[in-house]
Amino acid sequence: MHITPQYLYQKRREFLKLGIGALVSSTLIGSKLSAFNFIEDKNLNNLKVSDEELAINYVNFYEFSTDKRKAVALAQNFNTQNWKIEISGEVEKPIILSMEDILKFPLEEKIYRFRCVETWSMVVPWIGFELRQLIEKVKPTQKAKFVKFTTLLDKNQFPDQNALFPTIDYPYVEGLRMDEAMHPLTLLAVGIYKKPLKPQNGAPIRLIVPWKYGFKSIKSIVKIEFVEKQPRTTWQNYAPNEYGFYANVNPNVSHPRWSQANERALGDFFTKPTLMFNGYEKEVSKLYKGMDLKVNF
Ligand SMILES: Nc1nc2c(c(=O)[nH]1)N[C@H]1C(S)=C(S)[C@@H](COP(=O)(O)O)O[C@H]1N2
Ligand SMILES: [Mo]
Repeated sequence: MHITPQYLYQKRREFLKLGIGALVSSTLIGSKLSAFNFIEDKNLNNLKVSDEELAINYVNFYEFSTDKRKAVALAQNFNTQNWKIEISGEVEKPIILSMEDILKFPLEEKIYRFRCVETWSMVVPWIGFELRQLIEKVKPTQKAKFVKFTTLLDKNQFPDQNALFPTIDYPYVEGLRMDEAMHPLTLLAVGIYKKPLKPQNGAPIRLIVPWKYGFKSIKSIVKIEFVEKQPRTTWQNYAPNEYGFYANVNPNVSHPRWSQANERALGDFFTKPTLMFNGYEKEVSKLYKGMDLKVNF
């Protein structure tokens, strides 16, 4: 099985140039570099994991296309070599990380529910690490109240960024309040179904916030900034009456175009009721104590 993440190819070539390839087969070096060590999720809540082919191919990735199937096709040649993530803003220790640096964080598999505002849902085994581990490393200052995330801007790679009339404002921006970002459920994902992330799912690294609508889970991140003011997000810009900053899954608050009371799991025929905070109420409701979730949707 060939599972070397694309962003590691470069390193392998460097190894080969050093002549190590003469001693060990390139496949071996490849597999060593792609050694994706992670702690498996025992799935104690017995979530029904979605079919892999359904889950990885049913995507929203507007930079490629608003059409789900086209987005998958257009993403296949996405180049993630030499990927860098800048972590900056209100921090004592700003840093630029390569994906090799990123893979040094302790990786865990996390089986999470995932709910899109379009009312489809799935259960996905992600591989990643808690965002708070990265936050602790860069030491946010007192002024850091929010975290702002930005997707790659590259008109050569993303057809919709290059369009005469792009569908949304690019680069795609998302944000979390600091306590949301520090929550142990909040993940930076680098893998899916025990393999590196597919390009269409946000390779090489994306955010996963399982109690929020899918659009908060920003893909292909190049920048993480710590800021004082609540950042304005792409979807708020697009339609402020439809997409709030918080975007917590909430069956009682309808989107103007879609009731959020029910959802259809990928592969299912019947719908089922949507759970408050997507089933993570016990873990996260304390973050929103005293907040009006109809106003702060
Ligand atoms: N950069 C970027 N991130 C994004 C999107 C996007 O279009 N561009 N779509 C969002 C939406 S609406 C959803 S539902 C999820 C979909 O994740 P998936 O395609 O891996 O299922 O990604 C989110 N992250
Ligand atoms: Mo979505």
